[in-house]
Amino acid sequence: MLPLTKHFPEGFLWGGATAANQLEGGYNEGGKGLSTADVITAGTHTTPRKITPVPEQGLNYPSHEAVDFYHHYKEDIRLFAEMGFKVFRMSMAWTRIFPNGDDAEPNEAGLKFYDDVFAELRKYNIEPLVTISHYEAPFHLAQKYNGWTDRRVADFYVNYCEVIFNRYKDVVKYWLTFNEINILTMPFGSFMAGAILPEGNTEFGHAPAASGDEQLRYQALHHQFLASARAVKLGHSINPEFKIGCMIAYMCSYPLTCNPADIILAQQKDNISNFLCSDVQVRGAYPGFAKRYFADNGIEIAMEEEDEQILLEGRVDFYTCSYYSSTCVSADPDQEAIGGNLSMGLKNPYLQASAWEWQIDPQGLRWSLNNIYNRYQIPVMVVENGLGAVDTVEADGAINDDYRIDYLKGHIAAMKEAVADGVELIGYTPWGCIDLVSAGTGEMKKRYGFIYVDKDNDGRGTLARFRKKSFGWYKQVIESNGEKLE
Ligand code: BGP
Repeated sequence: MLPLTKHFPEGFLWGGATAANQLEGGYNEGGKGLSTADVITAGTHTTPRKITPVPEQGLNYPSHEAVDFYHHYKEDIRLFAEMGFKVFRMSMAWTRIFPNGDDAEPNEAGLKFYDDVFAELRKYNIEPLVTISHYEAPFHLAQKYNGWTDRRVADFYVNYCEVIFNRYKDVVKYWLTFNEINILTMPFGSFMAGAILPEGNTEFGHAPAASGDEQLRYQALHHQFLASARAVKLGHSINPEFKIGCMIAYMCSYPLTCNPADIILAQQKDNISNFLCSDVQVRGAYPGFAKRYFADNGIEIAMEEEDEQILLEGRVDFYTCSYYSSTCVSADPDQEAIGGNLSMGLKNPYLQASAWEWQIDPQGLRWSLNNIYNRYQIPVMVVENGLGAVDTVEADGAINDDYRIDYLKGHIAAMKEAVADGVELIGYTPWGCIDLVSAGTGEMKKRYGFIYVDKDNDGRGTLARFRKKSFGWYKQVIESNGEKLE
């Protein structure tokens, strides 16, 4: 008889996820340089964030203080430990280590900060999962090289990797090379992920043609593929025990109808938005549909002779993704649009949406995990998932976030189904385990955490931390290895 696994495997990595620029603050402390994230203003659900290539007085840049993990990390890690975290996904700010990106020597104070953070995690047996670059790069690299459009930036990145791999080779085992690398397939990712400088102040997500240009973005993406592959090879040579993964913003897109034109469109979207990047990073080569897409859209990627070999030799050890919501696609241009994580899509009549219009779809996670695993058959981790919502602090101080518990419960149940379907799922780190700055809107009030941080959209608050109702609930989920969801 073939055995069937209906439970999360022993040693499953339960935890939470964050990113330096949305969490740490201390943007100019300890010798840190200015990053691309540090020049993006706060927005709201209806007012877009702005990129200001010249930082301006009087504007609110939420990464500057964020939730001040830089000074609160001991308290925060203690709370993660109380929930029973096995893993903590965090990113390192490149600018703490190389303030300008192309500096000859690393900044010791920055390295020391992460020594301290890793030591604190170790105290509680929490495994760090480190994203090497999460939506930020030294701003100097944007100004001097136009970011990742310049091949030399891959060298600076690999140099940064060499420094941190050597420094932390005995304390960090799990690494992710780039957060949501596939975001460079969209104009939205141009500055945030590609450090491609816009011309003048510009609305975030609406980069002007010059910087949003597909040709530039795909060239930048190619340089990130090379950087990632070189980092994987280098990492394995420094410590063969390292597990180095890719990270994809998985955009689950259903065909709106069974019209074959919708089916083809949904498949094309899945290919370009989701699988182009992971095919390169997991399989080590550009897939056929990418070559066709480039040809159809007049995109010509400048490559050196050795590039194919570099990509082949730098295949990742595991696959990770974010998953928040799903949308539909249709060949009919008159269908009603709705928001979603990073991409717009069409409304699904069977789903409810969050206050930020992200459609809630736990089954979509099961579908996506099957889709991913059937293709690659390597270990998979869901490293972001969650509900961005407004939380209310009651008169007695309680924060009853039952809506968040419901969301997470549904998604954990869906992951369990995926495990029973045969997906080799090794971990789950819901996004923003402690409230932090929203990447999309720059708001504080779009909260994801189990831990509430007293800070509002205008930057006011004591930064005090409080446990929400979901805190105790998640603790029990971890304790029972995902069995006790009620
Ligand atoms: C992902 C990013 C995160 C994060 C999350 C939630 O795309 O990797 O950095 O912020 O989305 O999005 P938002 O903050 O816009 O609600």
